[in-house]
Parts: sequence; structure tokens; C-alpha cells
Amino acid sequence: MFGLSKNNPKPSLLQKLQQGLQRTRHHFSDLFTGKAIDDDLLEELETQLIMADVGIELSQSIIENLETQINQGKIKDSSQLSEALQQQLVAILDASAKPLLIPKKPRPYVVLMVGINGAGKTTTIGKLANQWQATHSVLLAAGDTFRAAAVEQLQVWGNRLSVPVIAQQTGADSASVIYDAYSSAQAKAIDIVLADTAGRLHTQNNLMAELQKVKRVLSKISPEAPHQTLLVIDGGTGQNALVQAKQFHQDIGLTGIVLTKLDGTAKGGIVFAIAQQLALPIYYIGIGEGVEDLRPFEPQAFVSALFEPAVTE
Ligand SMILES: Nc1nc2c(ncn2[C@@H]2O[C@H](COP(=O)(O)OP(=O)(O)O)[C@@H](O)[C@H]2O)c(=O)[nH]1
Ligand SMILES: [Mg+2]
Repeated sequence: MFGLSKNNPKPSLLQKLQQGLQRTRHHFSDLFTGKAIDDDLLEELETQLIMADVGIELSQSIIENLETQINQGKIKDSSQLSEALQQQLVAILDASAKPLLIPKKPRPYVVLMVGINGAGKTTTIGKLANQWQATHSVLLAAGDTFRAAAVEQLQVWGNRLSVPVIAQQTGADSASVIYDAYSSAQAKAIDIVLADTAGRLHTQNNLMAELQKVKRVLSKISPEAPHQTLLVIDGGTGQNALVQAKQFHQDIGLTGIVLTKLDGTAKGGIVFAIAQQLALPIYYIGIGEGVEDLRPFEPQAFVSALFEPAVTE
């Protein structure tokens, strides 16, 4: 699969994920060691879930579920409790985990990245271009025409990865830049167009109107385009991430989510809230600034990384 680079054998993958999730991990990893199951432990567990930003309601329902299993005698010690919790967490995530596989058709396949400023759109485009160019030809579209530095930042990625970038000057029409990129990719038989967009215009309404226009204009080339509209969200924004996701989904229609910066936050529990509340796949998670620090979202690996003892070399 795309995210698994060949010189990263399994153990160090888990290790990297654990390192990335370190700050969220501290809520979970030592909670159960040698403790008796009592109300204090369950209360502590609920607090830790809430502090990790799993969300109050979901945390309560997780605890209630565990209490039921305890009362039924299915959970007798803290290691069984930990096991049952992990199973529940994986089950919450399972429906949202879906690898992003680029189908053979249509070509070019257009992936539009949206999200507020600083969420990690441009960086994620660089990371995805790096992964995808191993198997596909890729072209980048500098659709964030609002900020002066934005085009440059994408061009830096393009140079670094030797991937072509279609850009115009700052202030140009975003829809026209992305349309040009799509046409150019068609003419050159390029497989994938990764389109950047602005995160901030003068108002939120302006931003949504611009993104709607981008979609409208692309659909003139092909009614199915863009083939993916991915929302990039900063995992550190906690519960606010949900508000953003709902807004973007309502206004422009999303096909999936990339959750970034899980390495910088103790609030990685937001993944569970997003999985539970939005019927959208979480395709990737960002766990660092480096080009390799984008992983396909895998529930079992994610939950294991939160609970298993630290892997050491
Ligand atoms: N630690 C960390 N930093 C990230 C991650 N993704 C992006 N960033 C950083 O977040 C900042 C904003 O990213 P950028 O791609 O410019 O956001 P954009 O405004 O949405 O295009 C940059 O400094 C990135 O290096 C991540 O997964 N982890
Ligand atoms: Mg950007």
C-alpha cells in the first residue's frame, strides 16, 4: 500500500506511530498496569478519554459499555478491561478506515485538498505526491492564490520531488488555475492532479463560494471531477475539528478526511469523535512534518500504538 515505504519494516512502523502519538498515548498507556477494577479506575479512565478529546458523550457511552461487561462478569481484571476498551475503540474506528486507492480510471484523477489555513494542506500534498509518484505521474495545482507564500511553498515541494506545478500569480482565480492544471494533465496524460486551495479568504462565505466555484468549473471537464475532495484538519484543534468538518461537508461536500499533526497533540482522541460523528473515511493521518510522516489510517495499528508498551530498538 502507498503509505508503507519499503525500508520501514513493521516494528519500526509501530515505533514511529507510537512516537508520533506520544502525547495522546500518555492518557492510555499506563492506566491499567496492576490496578484493581473499581469505580476509581473507571472514573480515571473516563477522565482520560475526555482529556484526549474523545468527547464527553462518546466517553460516557464507552464507560457504560465497559460497566455492563464488568457486571456480566466478562471483564475480571485490568488487563481484560484494557483489552475490551481497545476492542471498542477499534470498532468505533473501523467504519471510517478505508485505504485511498487510486482507481485505474478516470484519468487524470483529481484530488482537491481543502481546509482552513495552517491545517496542513500544502504539506499533505507534498507527502501524497511523494508517495503516489512511486506508482503514478503526478501534477500539482497551486490553487491557493490568496497568500503570496502559498504558491512558492507548493513550488518548493514540486522542485524537491521533481513534480510539475501549475501556478499563476497571487490573486489569480483559483478555479482557473486548477482548471488549467486539469486540462494540462489531460493533455500530458498525467495520472493524478493534486490541487491546493486557500484556507482563508475575507470571510468564510467567500472561501466556501470559491471552493464551490472550483468544483463547478472542474465538473465542466468531467462531471465526476474532482474525484476526491479531502478535508485536511489539524488534529490539535480538538472538538472544533468536528465543527469545521461539518461546515465544509455541508457547504462543498467532502469525500474523505486527512487528520494532521497528531504528533503535536495530546488530543488525538478526536479521531474517535470524528469517526463516530461523520460518515466519512479518514484516509490518512499526519504524524510529523517530514515527507514520510503521513500514514494510511489503520484502526488496529492506531489503537495498539496508544496502548502497547513502547517499542524500543
Ligand atoms: N508536526 C506536524 N506538523 C505538520 C503536519 N502537517 C503539517 N504540519 C505543519 O503545519 C504547518 C502548516 O502546514 P501547511 O501545509 O502550510 O498548511 P496549509 O495552510 O493548510 O497549507 C507547517 O509548518 C507544516 O510543516 C503534521 O502532521 N505534523
Ligand atoms: Mg497551504
